[in-house]
Parts: sequence; C-alpha cells; structure tokens
Amino acid sequence: MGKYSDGAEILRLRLRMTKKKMLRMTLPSCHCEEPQATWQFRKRMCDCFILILSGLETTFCLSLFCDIVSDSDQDIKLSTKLNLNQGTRWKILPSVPDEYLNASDLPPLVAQILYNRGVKPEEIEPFMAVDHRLEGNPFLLPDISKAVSRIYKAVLSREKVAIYGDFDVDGVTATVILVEGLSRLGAEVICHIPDRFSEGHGLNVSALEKLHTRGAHLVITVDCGVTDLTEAKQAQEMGMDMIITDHHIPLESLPRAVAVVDPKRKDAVYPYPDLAGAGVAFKLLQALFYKDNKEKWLARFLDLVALATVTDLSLMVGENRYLVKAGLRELNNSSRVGIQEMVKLAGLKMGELDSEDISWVLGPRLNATGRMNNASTSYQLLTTQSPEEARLLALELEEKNAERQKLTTEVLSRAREKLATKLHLPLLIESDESYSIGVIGLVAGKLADEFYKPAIIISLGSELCQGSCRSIAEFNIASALENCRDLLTAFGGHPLAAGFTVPRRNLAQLEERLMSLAMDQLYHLELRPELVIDAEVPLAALAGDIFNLIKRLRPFGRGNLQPTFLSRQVEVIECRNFGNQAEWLRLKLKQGNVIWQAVDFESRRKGKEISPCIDIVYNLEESRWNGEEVLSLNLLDFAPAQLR
Ligand SMILES: [Mn+2]
Repeated sequence: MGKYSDGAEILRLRLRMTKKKMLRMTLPSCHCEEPQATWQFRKRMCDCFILILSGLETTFCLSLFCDIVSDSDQDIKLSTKLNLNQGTRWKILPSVPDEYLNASDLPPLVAQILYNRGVKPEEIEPFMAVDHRLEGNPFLLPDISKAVSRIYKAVLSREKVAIYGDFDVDGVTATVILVEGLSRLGAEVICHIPDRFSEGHGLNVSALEKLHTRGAHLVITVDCGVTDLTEAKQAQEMGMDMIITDHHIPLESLPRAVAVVDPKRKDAVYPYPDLAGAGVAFKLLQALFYKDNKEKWLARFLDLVALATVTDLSLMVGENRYLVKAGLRELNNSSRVGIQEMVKLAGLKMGELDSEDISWVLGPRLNATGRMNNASTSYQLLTTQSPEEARLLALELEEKNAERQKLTTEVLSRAREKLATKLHLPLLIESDESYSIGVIGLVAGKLADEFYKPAIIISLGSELCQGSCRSIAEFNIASALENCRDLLTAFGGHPLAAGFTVPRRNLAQLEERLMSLAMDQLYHLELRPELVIDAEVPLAALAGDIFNLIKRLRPFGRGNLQPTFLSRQVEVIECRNFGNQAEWLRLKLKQGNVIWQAVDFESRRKGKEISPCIDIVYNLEESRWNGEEVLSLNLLDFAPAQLR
C-alpha cells in the first residue's frame, strides 16, 4: 500500500481480464466496515486499477481480495472482500484453574504465567530452578555409543578427523566445539565450513574430496548432513567413515553412516528434541569426556552453546533453558579473547550480558561474516588466543555487520518498491538479480512482519535461483514448498521459515502455484497479527517481589516468551518522543496511586494519537540508568481505553 500526497491510502487492484472487458469495468461495490472511509477510483491504467481510500487511520493494514463472479458480455461485477485490519488482535489466555493454583505456593500471577506455558505442577520447581534436572543424559541420544567408540578409535590410532560445519552461528560454534573438544582428547582435527555463496548449506562432494585429500578418514558433521543421503554415500565410497550430528528433521531414510546422532530422529528417545546443532555437538562431547573422566573440561564450551541456541531461535524449553542459563554464566566470564573484544567493540560489558544481547548484538555480528562472504572470520574470532588478532577480527566483524545492515536496507527498500503494486495479494513474492542470498532471509522476515503475510525473496541466477521464505502462523510455507517439489532442485525448512533452489525456467510456474495455494488458504481469513497476553492486571499488582519471581522464568525465547500483561484504564500523565529521529516514546503512566515509566520502541505506531486514558499491553523491563537498575514497562501495543 502506498500513500498519496494528501495522505489517502492507495490500493492497487490488479485484475486479469481482456481488454474488451476492461472497458466495461465499473466501480466495485465494496463493503467497508470503517464508516469514515470512502472509495473512489482515481486512476485506471492498463490492467491495474488504483483505488483510493481516505479517512482511514494510517496504522490500518488493508487487504482486498477480488475475483470476477460474472463475466457476461454486458457487465462485470466484482465480488470484493475488504479486510480492514484494526491493528493487532489481543488474545488473553484463559485463567489458571484453582487446582493448579493450589498445587504451589506461588502468587496467582506467577502460577498463571507457568500454566500458560504448559508447565505441569510437578515441573514447576525444576522449571524455576533451571538446574541440572533439566539436563538430558547424552547416552540417550540415538547412535551415540557408536559415535563415541568410533571417535575414540580415531584418537587412539591417530587418524585424521574432519569436522564439517555450517556458515551460521550454530554451525560455526558447533564446529569450534568439536575441533577444540576432540583436540583436547588428543585427536588430530581439521575442519571445513562451507561457503554460503559457492557451496551452500550441507555436505557437498567436492568439499568431501578435499577433506579426503587432506588425509581425513573420519568426517563428523555438525548442524548439517542428516538429509544429505547421496553425499554421505559418496564420502563412504571414497573410503571415509561418516558420523552425522544434526538437529534438522531427517527424511524417510537416514544417511549411510557409522552413526546418525540427531534428537529429531523418529526413533529417538532423547527427552529434548529441540537442541540446536551446537547443542548436539556439545552433548556428543559430554559423552566423550564422560568416558574419559574429563567432564570438568565441558564448561568452557557452554558460552558457544548459549550463542548458538539463542541465535538459532531454538525453542527455549527443557534442556535449552539450562544450557543457555549456564552458557550465559560462562559467556560473561569467557576466556575467549575474541568474544571479549567483540563485546567491548559493541559497547557491551562482560558480566552483564544476557540473552537479548546475544539475539540483538552478538548473534547478528557472528552471522554477518557468513552472510557477506565467508564465515571463517567468525570461526577465527572464536578460536584465536592472540589479543592482537582478536581485536582485528572483532573490527572486521563490526565492519561486516555494518555492511550487512546497509545491504539489508537496500534490498528491503527495493523489494518494497517493486512489491507496491502487489500488496493486495495474499503472498508477497519478489525476485531480482541484485538480491544477495546473504540477506534475502532477513528481508523476507522484515516484509512478513510488516505486512503480516508470507513473504518470499528470490535471488535470480542465470540457471538456478535461490529463494528464502518467512511465513505467518496461518500458512505453512514448508508444506507449500513440499507441494511444489516437482519444480524445485532443493528445499527445506520449517512452517514459518524455509528456503529453496529452483531452476529459472520453473520460476513462473512456482510463483503461480504458491500464489494459488496462498489464495486458497488465506482468502477467507482476516489476517491480523496476534498478541498473546498472559493476564490482565492492575499496575499495582506488579509491585513487590513479583518481578523477582518472573525473572526466574528466564531465559525467555520462542516457546517461553516474556510474560505479557494487559492493564486497562491507564492515565497518560506525560508523553515525550525520544531517539535519534524521535521515533520512540517515553511515557509516564498512572493508575490509582501507582506511577510507572514506560517506553515504546515500536516505531510502527509512530504518529498514532495517544488518548489521555489508554489500555496497554506490555512486558516488564529492567534497564540500567547510570548504573542503577530501573524497572519499567515496555509497551507492545496500546489503544484508547475500553475501545476493544
Ligand atoms: Mn542450526
């Protein structure tokens, strides 16, 4: 949707029809739920009509589906469905039952939050303690004993072992874990981290050949390999043994290997299937160290596991919470000079790092090298022992990250521009030669967030094109791709994020098929992002020890989101803009005789009128002001009081 100079929203409506019929086109009769909105045609050009909507609040997101219901010679009628999206839907979760409340001594609000997260009464204690009880026994992982004995055989017979990794944070940290861990056991280890641009994710034969030439007899994959059946077979034919460690979902059959260690195997009994790739590598190391009574060596790898688990957006449940909590402790005392330098350069402080610093600052930096050219810079940064080299590498990461940000912005604005005439469609799909495969996933993610629609960004190559998809809860993009598998060279991913490679000659057909799948599944839905609220509370309910208890539910992440509250009828007693472009809001809010500071970083609501009395949805946030901890409300959404 674009905007006219007078502020009216523009909706471009593209119709497929013949020229003759075009001339008879009349204004569609539209049902419009917003009373002040008016419709008019302002322009008509070739097959594209521009509808002007005025009187709508700019924050409204609008979508229109249209199809021709009658195409008699006399007239063409349009059936239109107009969704005026009044921002985000607030969904308050059902109240906690009394039996649950009685099962613990916790304040009702904290019990409600735990209940919302599906924590059973008997699990509350370990959930809040986040201790060893959440750790899995590594010997329950599939094929782990075979992997351990094959690795010890290599150590004892001085065979060269190759670690085969991946270019994202998960893959790089997993590589470091096994290279350093096996070296400690006395193995001779080499490694290979594939290049995103020339090799792509997963095993490839020419890289395996090179490892063979370098003398490797055993290849251990990390964060990849479980779906690379052909390549694994070829590696064995070359005379190399394979151990696959991965956390991706296997295909119907497993690769031929000495061991396939993947907690997502159908036959796996391991209690925590959601480990990151680095988590699986860590568990393998734990099993190896256990056999040799070297478990004291494990802690120094936990910082890497925390970096990977948070950055890879692994579910923050079960063992992952334990690994991240223990890993953050290790990260804050990390002896890795590269991490120390990176933290310093980013303006953070060792000792104060939390999982948000990983997701917003450290993770993107470590990922930037693999997105811009080669991930080996990040590998070196994590492994170097020279402070001088660490400083140079940290500077390079900083630089690559700035480049990555710039490139993302460029691709995003070009994609947005080219999509302007297609925003009424249920699926955003956009391709160009200039889109770098390093950032297409990031751009698709931003578009999906902004428009609340599935988004696909494709980097065009002369023969093969690569696409990255980000979706919304209502549309499973992985199964949509599955549906198009006959057109694709390769594909993989999850319901909300996936990627594919497609021959250029199939591209048009692919776009058409994905679009019609999205049409079918999304046509009748009112697409609105949903804000899930843990409880409606008065502001006074958050005083006292409640926040200290809530902190014990950390680390937060996917599957264990930060508790979100709703408070109604809050008085705005002060409201100021701040930030470089005055894009954020700082408010002082009052309810009864309780006063809270609040911040709003959600620039999408920029310019939204603030009523003197509002309903607010927020998280509690601890921030540091001049060395002092201040508790404030982090606003996620607000609306004039009681209008919802
Ligand atoms: Mn991974």
